[in-house]
Amino acid sequence: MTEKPFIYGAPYSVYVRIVRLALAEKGVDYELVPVDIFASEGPPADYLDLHPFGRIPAFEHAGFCLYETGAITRYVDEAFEGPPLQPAGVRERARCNQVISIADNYAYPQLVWGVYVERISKPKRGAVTDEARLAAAIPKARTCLKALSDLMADKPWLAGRQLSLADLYLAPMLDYFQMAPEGREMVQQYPSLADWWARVASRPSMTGTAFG
Ligand SMILES: N[C@@H](CCC(=O)N[C@@H](CS)C(=O)NCC(=O)O)C(=O)O
Repeated sequence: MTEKPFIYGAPYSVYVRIVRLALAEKGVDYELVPVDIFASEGPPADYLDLHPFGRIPAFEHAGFCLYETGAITRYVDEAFEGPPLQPAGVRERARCNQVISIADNYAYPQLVWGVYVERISKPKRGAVTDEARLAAAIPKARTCLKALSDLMADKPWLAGRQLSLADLYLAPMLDYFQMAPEGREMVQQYPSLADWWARVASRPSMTGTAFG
């Protein structure tokens, strides 16, 4: 399919970045249409036609509209040429989906909202850190890192021998998390994750979408 896809969203968004990473790893050119979901006046009213839940990203390819990052990235993987981003083996594929679920349900709220937003993002915009929320997020973040490190064991990538959507989900979350000193320190306590981070962070898909 040769038509260029559109991503609606903003470069600061973890989920927008995941879709951009998937497209970059597939070698697909795309257009990022700016939508600031946190703008004080809210997103443009007609954005809800693309995403009725008012989140970013939304995605469009050759007249086909889609929202929810899990659906978008699997579509990107299956609709375009390029290296597969979902493992072929049944167990590795299950592991990939498990890591994505951990990222959505546990890592994103704790690593990004609990630690990064409280420690870095709020003070940057003059807001006050909720120390109780930050303190509560730290042990939950540790649970995430330990679980991911255990699942990865001695494999180079989170779902096995090849880079997959699991890595592309976790990487933007770990990037924000490590902007906080607590996050950087914690990652270093899990050597396999620290090595994984060094591998993933140096990929052109990551350096080309860096934010913050
Ligand atoms: N389940 C959605 C989550 C997307 C999401 O939460 N995006 C954030 C930005 S990273 C957002 O739009 N937040 C706006 C809000 O919470 O109001 C997906 O998988 O795409």
